[in-house]
Amino acid sequence: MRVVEAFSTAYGTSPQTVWHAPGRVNLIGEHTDYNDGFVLPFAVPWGVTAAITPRSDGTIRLLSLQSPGEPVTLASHDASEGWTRYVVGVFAMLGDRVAGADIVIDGDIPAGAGLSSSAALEVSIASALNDLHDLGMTPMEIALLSQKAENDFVGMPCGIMDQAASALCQEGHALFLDCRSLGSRNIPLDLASHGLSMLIIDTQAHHEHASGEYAKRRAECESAARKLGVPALRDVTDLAAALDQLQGDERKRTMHVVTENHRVEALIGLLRAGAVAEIGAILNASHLSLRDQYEVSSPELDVAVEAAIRGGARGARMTGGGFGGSAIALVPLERLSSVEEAVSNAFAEHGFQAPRFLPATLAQGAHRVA
Ligand code: GAF
Repeated sequence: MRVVEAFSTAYGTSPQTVWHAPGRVNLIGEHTDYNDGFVLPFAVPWGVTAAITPRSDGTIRLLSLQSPGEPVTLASHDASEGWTRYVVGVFAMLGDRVAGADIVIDGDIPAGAGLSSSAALEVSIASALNDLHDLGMTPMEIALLSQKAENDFVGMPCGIMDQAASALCQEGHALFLDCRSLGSRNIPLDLASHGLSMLIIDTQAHHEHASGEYAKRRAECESAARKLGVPALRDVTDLAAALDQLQGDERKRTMHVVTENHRVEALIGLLRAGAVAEIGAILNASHLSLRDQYEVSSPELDVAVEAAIRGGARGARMTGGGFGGSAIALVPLERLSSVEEAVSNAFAEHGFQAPRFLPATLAQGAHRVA
């Protein structure tokens, strides 16, 4: 394994443990996690592999095969910059339970595709440290610690979905997660046996103000819940009455969150009934709601979704936080090339950078590889 070879070259010994944690695609349940709602992500076959040996002097030495050079040396609680923040953040959250480490990481999540490379990085490091120091954390505790690193150390007010998907997903399954109770269920999903595939369309476009807009949406939801006198938008039971009490953006955000939670449940109902191709209509409805009510789509995502449907997809939607990144399309196997062609042509007509197509399979969550 190249991460092990790189570790030996950098530090002169073999790593004591090697963990892999994947990125994710969210099938449905977008911007619901921080509203105490429901999500249904699955792990993708790309992620971060971390080779680690503990140290006892409070130092972290860190090398990424994606930024070759000498290892960077950091103190366990240093505020750092760029991608190293996600690693130091995990150490900071673990406090005196750990005292430094030598680390090499290798990642293969397409950069900027919105497939949660940061959650994969946090969860790979937290899982490896949990293993090395016998910390006894469950996968959900690892996810929560990783989320806290991102919230409190990196400063991104994300919900629990990405870290939970990376830590808990099972191969061949999507993960139904109730983000309030943190109860979860693995939902089997064998697309190929229904003649279908899930195509990831990476728009290769990213909005530079995405994290500011994300924080704004979250604040709008919290403000709407306060006005409605409920702990979170998940608790809205009478949507019409709630909408009567709200105005402007808060009204639109509430409309999205409440209907999106219902879409998650409806989609799971269809999967349970074996009506897999029929989930396409729910994916389409989710996209329209994210575009028009939540206002987190982008021109590239809209063109990707529209062209995929025109090319023969059963349904499509943006996935993840939005403002760029990736869309997913549920495509009959025999229509894969016509969908790719339709999307590529539409991107060329709009003068967008060419999209990338990645066939998604439902991969295994965090696991030890050596
Ligand atoms: C990002 C966040 F990190 C998640 O917590 C979630 O809110 C998602 O956007 C939107 O569903 O990926």
